[in-house]
Amino acid sequence: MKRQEIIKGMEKYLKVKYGVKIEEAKEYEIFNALSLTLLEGIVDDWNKTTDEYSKHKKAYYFSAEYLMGRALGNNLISLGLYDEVKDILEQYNININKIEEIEEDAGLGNGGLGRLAACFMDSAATLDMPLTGYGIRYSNGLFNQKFVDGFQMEEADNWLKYGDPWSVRKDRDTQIVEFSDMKVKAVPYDTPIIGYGTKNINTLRLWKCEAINEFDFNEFNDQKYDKAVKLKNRADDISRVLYPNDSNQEGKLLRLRQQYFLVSASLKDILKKHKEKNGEITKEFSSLHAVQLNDTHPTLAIPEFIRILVDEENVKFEDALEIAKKVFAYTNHTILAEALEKWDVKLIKKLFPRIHAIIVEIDKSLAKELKSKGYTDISDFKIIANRQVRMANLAIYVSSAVNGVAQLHTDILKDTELNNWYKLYPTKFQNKTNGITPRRWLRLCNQELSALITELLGSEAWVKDLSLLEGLKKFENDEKVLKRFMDIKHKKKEQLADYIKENHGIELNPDSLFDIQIKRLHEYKRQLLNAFYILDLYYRVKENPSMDIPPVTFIFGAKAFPGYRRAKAIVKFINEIGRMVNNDASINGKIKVVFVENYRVSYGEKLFPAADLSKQISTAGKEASGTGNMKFMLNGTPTFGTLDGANVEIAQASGEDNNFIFGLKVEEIEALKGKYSTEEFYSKNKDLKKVIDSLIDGTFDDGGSGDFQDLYNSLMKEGDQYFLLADFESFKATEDQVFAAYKDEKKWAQKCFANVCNSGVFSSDRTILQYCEEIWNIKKTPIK
Ligand code: 26V
Repeated sequence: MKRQEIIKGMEKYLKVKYGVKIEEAKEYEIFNALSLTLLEGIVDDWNKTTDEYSKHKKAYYFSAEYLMGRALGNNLISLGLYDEVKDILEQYNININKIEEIEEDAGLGNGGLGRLAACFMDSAATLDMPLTGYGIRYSNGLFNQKFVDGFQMEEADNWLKYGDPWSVRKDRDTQIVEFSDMKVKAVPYDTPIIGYGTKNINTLRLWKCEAINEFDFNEFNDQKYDKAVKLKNRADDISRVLYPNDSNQEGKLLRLRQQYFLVSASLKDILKKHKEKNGEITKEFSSLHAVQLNDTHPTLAIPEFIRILVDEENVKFEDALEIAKKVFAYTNHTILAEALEKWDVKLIKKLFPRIHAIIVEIDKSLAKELKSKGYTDISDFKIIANRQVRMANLAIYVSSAVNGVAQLHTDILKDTELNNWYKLYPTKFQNKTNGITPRRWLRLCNQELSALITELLGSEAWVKDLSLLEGLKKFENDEKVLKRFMDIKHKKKEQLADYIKENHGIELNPDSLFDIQIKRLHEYKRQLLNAFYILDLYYRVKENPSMDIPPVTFIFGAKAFPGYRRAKAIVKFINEIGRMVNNDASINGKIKVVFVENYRVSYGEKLFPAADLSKQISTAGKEASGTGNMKFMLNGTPTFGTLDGANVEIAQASGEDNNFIFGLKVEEIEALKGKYSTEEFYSKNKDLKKVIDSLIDGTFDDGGSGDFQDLYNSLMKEGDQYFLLADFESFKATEDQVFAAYKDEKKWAQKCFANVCNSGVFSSDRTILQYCEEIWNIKKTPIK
């Protein structure tokens, strides 16, 4: 798009939508008008891409979550228009950052799983790969977090209140979804996924649930107004809110409805288009379509697909199952037992009896196969057992490929968690180490570092081929380059400090070491271990004010699931530590502790570039991969972490010397199980005892909730499932190494720089290419 076209477009949309001129427009009006202008500019290429893809094999990403964040800045970068638009806005005295900040995050996900889906969308589009995302257009994304007196409070995330200029409603593609007790409309909203530096525009299609009839006129005429809109409300409920992963019974029923709603609408959409082009459904179907199941959430797609083929397309059950076995593939994102989905048979039977009958048939076919292979005890494999449907077993049995998301995670699946399945189907199992998109996580969020890299490498090609970052290695001893590199880090720290000052009123020292842990709050991620460490450090500094450490700022960001008491208790505990430490003048500002409110994608974009240390401290074996760890690395931040998930590969890629690895390894944790005595660690280590006791000895106030006592119990009475006590000393010793290393400015800069140079392999472009080549069998399809 040319400068004049952009200005004309903005003038036009401001006039028709708001009746104002650019000079008079409010920030959100500029945001909307600019977004619509850009959308108009790409719509022809978008249609062309859709057309072209329909002639080839396509893949579909089925995901209950997409954590997209903001669109405007990212799209401007992808279109190569960021600087041009910045300049145009400046001409009208408008700061582009202000316009970017006005956009609400599309926060339609809980954490890593949803953000991975978003990165994959970006990578597939950039690589011209025919991948379409299917999901749900929740009216409310993940809750907004507020702190009141240090406690987390949740507020509804009404992200659509000012509309969403980046989605287009496609009524013509509406589908009907049937439950036993209701029929609803699934209306698609398409969002363009603009590839970086390519003409291809891919599609993310999110379904909104609506009633088939807005309201019942008979009831309305009888003046029973509430009843008249009841059906509408029941339908709206289905896509009303993204459920946090810990929902209660009522939440669960709706979640199951959501899952079926998503897969039924998506499959009907795919099958309809297929039939329009190819006629009836035959075994050739799988040569044109591949469906990836993002965790087990969309697994009902398997029986729904078979149901449609058998009941509506006259395909025999056995043939339908055979086709399904070639179409679907499944990604596992966690080994935590409590996160593995199981649904009560009763619930499934009640909502969709025919789906239940089909699952029974699939289970029989599995049993037959196992028996024919000589298995006698098939209880672990069964899809239906103890009156529950085990979604993972259903997904694994029918999928052509099952993958983990980091090498260690895949190994654990193969060797332990899914070892029975691995022995049955060794060739199904694959590894696909996660990745992150370099567009959002470097090019957009760290434009200063991006400019330096482009200058040093002589081109912007690295944005599309991140392995080129290796070319920076020749500057690893170049003091001038290292200085500029670290000056940028300092600038990003200043920007973050300004933002935190403005938003939370807390003053940070950008000359201090920014030690950051940002991720969902969960016991296995061990934010509590970090908190204990900080408290211990504070006590040590208080006792010895001349202790030789650099000033350090500990930053946390995390949402705790609303029903997860212990996670919320940890939030409160950290906020209490912050209150104590930040208000103690006697430590001379050496330590600060900040828990930023409402951590989300757009906040991450400010935090990752500003970090000196990336905290990745999960109990070994528990974090499937992690992707935040990669975002830090790409922005030149050493990892302080356990050998867990992708940390293992990060340390391999950038060298153990350039990171800080501590704690028990997976095998050591396994060996400790059954023999672990928290009492021993506690009684032998008075510093550790002191920080643990602070939970119950009146040092901190939990507002009478008993939450801190409960945390204490989790460690001292319930066996410390996540081995915090066992890793405490190693943590401490390793953080001391960090402080020592940080003092040597040049060496520190080299560590940071080495992380950038070696981060290429963690591009989601690499990951998505592996899915394309090794699972989906789809090819680059660029439009002209
Ligand atoms: C769900 C639940 C639900 C019940 C309470 C405990 C619990 C714990 C975790 C989860 C999340 C399951 C799926 C998930 O988000 N996995 C994340 O996927 C990322 C992308 O592959 C990966 O990087 C993270 O390591 C993994 O936790």
